[in-house]
Amino acid sequence: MATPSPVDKWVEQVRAGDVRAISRGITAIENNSPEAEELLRRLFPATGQSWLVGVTGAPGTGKSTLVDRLAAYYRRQQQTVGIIAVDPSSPFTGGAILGDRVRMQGHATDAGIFIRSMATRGFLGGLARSTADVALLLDAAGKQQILIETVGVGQDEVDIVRLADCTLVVLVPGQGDEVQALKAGLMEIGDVFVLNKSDRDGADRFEQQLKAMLSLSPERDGWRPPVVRTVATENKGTEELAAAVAGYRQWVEQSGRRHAQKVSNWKQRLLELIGSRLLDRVVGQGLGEKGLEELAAQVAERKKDPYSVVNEVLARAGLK
Ligand SMILES: Nc1nc2c(ncn2[C@@H]2O[C@H](COP(=O)(O)OP(=O)(O)OP(=O)(O)O)[C@@H](O)[C@H]2O)c(=O)[nH]1
Ligand SMILES: [Mg+2]
Repeated sequence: MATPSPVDKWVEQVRAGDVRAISRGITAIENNSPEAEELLRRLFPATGQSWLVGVTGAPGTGKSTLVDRLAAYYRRQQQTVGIIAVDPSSPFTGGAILGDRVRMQGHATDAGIFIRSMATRGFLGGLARSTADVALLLDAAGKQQILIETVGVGQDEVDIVRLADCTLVVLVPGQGDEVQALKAGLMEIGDVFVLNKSDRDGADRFEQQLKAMLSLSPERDGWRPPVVRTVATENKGTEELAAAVAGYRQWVEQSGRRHAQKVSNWKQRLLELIGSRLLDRVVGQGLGEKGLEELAAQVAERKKDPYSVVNEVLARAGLK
């Protein structure tokens, strides 16, 4: 009889949705520990069941409030929910989730919802990779709806959103968001646009502008991203938003586009995995952050050229 591996029990616990086992898994992922890889390898066959919604937008647009509303909505539909808040500038698990402690506590005692924020950004990056792995873990733990909140400001965030099955771009009236959204490249990644804070002045005008802008951008295989108006603080528009997401899901699944989307996502993720594995081997374990800095200083001072440095580093890692 084969000896049971120490991860056997862990795998089982995660599959059963055990909160402590999931948390331990996330910590292992964040620490990039070899345990995490074994755990994920074992869990992988059980994944692919959940629907991942990425929620992005400029700081303060109401993403956390919306995520909370959507989560509560899905819970009412008897669906289990996982929430990953990436690098939140406003605390998620800490009390502002949502500016409503009572509701927060409600979530805290609800075993059907798991909330975690991720803020560790190692010197090698990799935030997108660890977020993707945490999403897989929650998928294996049986969470049917996974919501990922990320501030839409950088490449890291765009990479994170690209792993979602459906991306919500949150915009608010005023503040020249039209321009902001265009600049940040958010218009291309939205499957559904959320016009939050539509209790504010200028919501009508902004909605028209947004729709006009969207009608100018090319249709993507027959999908025209809808615009949904919400007032997250008052829980207005939540159902309409959930319906828009469900509509997108139905379209993706019926159009046969889901498989192609998955393949393209995995292609991207495999590249990331290979890249991060190599980076880790060459720089993380080899050179270290300090070594990298020293070499960078030598290049900056023109004591060495960057090309020879790279050759040297690769040779040291046995890659050249
Ligand atoms: N008037 C109004 N205020 C809102 C609405 N939705 C959220 N807010 C408020 O906007 C502020 C920011 O909300 P959050 O949900 O923390 O926004 P966020 O996008 O998650 O913020 P970051 O994570 O910091 O980027 C809070 O004070 C909310 O109460 C809305 O629909 N109308
Ligand atoms: Mg937030």
